[in-house]
Amino acid sequence: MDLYTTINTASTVFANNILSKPEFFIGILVFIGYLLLGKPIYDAFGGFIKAAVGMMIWNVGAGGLVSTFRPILAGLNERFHLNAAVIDPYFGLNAASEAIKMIGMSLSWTMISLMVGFGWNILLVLLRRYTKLRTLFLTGHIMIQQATTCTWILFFAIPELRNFTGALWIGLLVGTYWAVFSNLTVEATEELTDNSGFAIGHQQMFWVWLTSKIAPKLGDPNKSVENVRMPKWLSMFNDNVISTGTLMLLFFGVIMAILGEPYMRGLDKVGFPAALAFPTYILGKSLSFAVYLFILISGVRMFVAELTESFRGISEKILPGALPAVDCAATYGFSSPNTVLFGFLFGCIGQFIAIAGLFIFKAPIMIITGFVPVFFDNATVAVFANKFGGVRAASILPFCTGIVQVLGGGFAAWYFELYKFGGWHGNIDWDTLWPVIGVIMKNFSTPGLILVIVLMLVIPQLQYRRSANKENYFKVEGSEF
Ligand code: ASC
Repeated sequence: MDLYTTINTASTVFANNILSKPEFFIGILVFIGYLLLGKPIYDAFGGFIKAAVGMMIWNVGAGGLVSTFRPILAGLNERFHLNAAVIDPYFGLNAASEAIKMIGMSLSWTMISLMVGFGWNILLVLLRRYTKLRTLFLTGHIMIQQATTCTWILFFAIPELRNFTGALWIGLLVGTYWAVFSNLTVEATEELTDNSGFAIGHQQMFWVWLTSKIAPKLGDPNKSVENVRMPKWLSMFNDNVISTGTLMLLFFGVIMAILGEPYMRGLDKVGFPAALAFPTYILGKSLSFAVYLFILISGVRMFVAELTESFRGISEKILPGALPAVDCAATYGFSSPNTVLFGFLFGCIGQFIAIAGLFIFKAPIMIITGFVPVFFDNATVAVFANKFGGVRAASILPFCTGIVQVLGGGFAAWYFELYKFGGWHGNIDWDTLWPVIGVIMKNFSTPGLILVIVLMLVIPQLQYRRSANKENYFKVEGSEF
């Protein structure tokens, strides 16, 4: 065998056994990461197993969601010519993964993009003198979701880039978003948390910045949500399973009731045996969404824990003292629990009104409220709105956010064709900023992609120029620049 054939065979074996099996690909990445960090081989092996098993658990949850979903989506389409999508990052993750597989690509490409994006974020901060970027995005499960959605957006918008070069571009694109938009949250987060030394690395970074600018115009920060009495029962929605179960029962219960018993019996012969009553069937089916979502989230969390550990170790070696950009929930401790529920409540009202609007105006797409955006985005918006504009801002802004989540999410699910798989990422940056990025890339192809990256990189330059205290721009508490 000559060298060429050997390389060719080796790359085919790699493609068929590793690249097309993301669970092993990610396991190997973790394994190598641990070894690079100087951990013993048994730790590296343990990391491989947990990352691979975590991803396999994720697949079990994803498979369950898809099979529960499919008949209902098909029914809606057949009877009412309606396309429905749940706006939630986990449903979006599912939809984007399915779409990527459908065009014959493997999810390992997503993992490559993820690594490139992370490396690019590190590089941008290393070059902070020029880039004016200070933050490293560290929220692993969010990085997986965003890299996956971004992969689909780019593969969808620019089909010529459905290859290795494309994966590199996706990394640059999503990595720029991580670095630039987490950096944009620094000032507001420092003010909210009394200089606690972290920024937001999540799904509503653009919106947090916008909130901090609009809220002061809407109300008085001294009139805080803390003084509002909230009904006690609302706090039960703090629990993911209760919220998801309730929302799914509400939405899918109504959908299945409208589709009707005879229709559902015809559609789901195996899952709906003759002896089972319709209400019991509806209850079981609706709650099984919460079950599969729970499985999926546990799997994602398991392998992300491993990935984050090896990522964090590596980044600390290369870039000690970078300002960490973390989960939005880290800000909740800096406001009263009231604020979080307040955001959720007003966000729900906004979303429900917008969904009713979609119905009334006969939109081609129907949106189903997902728990994560309606809860976490709106809670975060409320926390910042309350800080900068008190109770008035904390009601108006989550309400508006809820409306935009549905309208922007509906547009995105339709435009990027992920309604075919029943979900869209649904967090507010992905209902506003990202659809715009996607439209630009679809219309202007690779030049559009480059333009988007360049425009994003201009933002920190403006931010630096406008900062009142340039000497302290890099001296944020918690960073050691
Ligand atoms: C998300 C997401 C979660 C939650 C969590 C909030 O966007 O995917 O699991 O928010 O990060 O703490």
